[in-house]
Amino acid sequence: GGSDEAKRRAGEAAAEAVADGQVVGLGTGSTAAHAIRALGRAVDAGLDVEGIPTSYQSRELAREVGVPLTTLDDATPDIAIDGADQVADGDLIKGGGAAHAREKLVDAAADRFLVVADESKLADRLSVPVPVEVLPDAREPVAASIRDLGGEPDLRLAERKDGPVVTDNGNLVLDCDFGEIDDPAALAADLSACPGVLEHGLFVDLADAIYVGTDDGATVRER
Ligand code: DER
Repeated sequence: GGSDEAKRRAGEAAAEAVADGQVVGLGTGSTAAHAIRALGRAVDAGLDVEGIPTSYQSRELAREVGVPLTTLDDATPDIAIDGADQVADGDLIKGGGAAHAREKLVDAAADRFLVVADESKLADRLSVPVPVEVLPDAREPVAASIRDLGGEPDLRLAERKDGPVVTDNGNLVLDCDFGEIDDPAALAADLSACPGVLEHGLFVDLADAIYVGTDDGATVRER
C-alpha cells in the first residue's frame, strides 16, 4: 500500500471536515485510523462530536483517543470517514480489514461519506478481489455461486490464528477475484442475491468525496 504519510494526510484532511456537534461514522483500517486520531485531538481541543464505530478496531481506537461513542440506535451519522482497498470513478472495493458489513451500514447511513485513501488505491477500473462475508455454513454454496459468476473464491485464512479469519459478526470471508469488473453495480446485485452472503465489498455510488493523500498534502474529489 501507499506511504503512511500519504494516509495520514488523507485522514487528517477528512477529519478537518467534521463540524462541531456532528455524529461521525468511524471507518476501519490504517488510513481511517489517522482520521480517528485527528478527531481525538480535536475533541481534546473542544470539538463536540460523537462517533459510530464500524469495527472492534475502530471502537477500541476511538476509546483510546477519547472520541465519545454512540450507536445507530441513538443517532444518524452526519458524516462518515472510511478507507478503501481500491477506488475507481467513485466506486470502491472495501473489506481488506474484514469489516465491510458494518462499514457499509454506517457509511451508507451517513449524509456524507468521505473516502480517505493514498494514491496507490486509485485505479481506472475496479480489479482487486472482492471480499464477501458469508455465514460459515454458506461457504461452499456461495463459493459455487461465485464461480458461476466468473469469480475465483478464496477463503481468507488468519495470520495469527489457525484456520480462517472470523469477522466481528462471527462469519467467514471469501476473497473473490473477478479480474477487471466491467459493471460493478450488476456484480454487486448478483452478490447480494446469493443466499448466505451477509455483505460484499463493492461500495457502488456511495462515496460523496474522495480525499487522496500524497506525501505532501491531500486533494479532494467531490462526487
Ligand atoms: O477494510 C476496509 O474496508 C478498510 O477500510 C480498507 O479497505 C482500507 O484499509 P487501509 O486504510 O489500511 O489500506
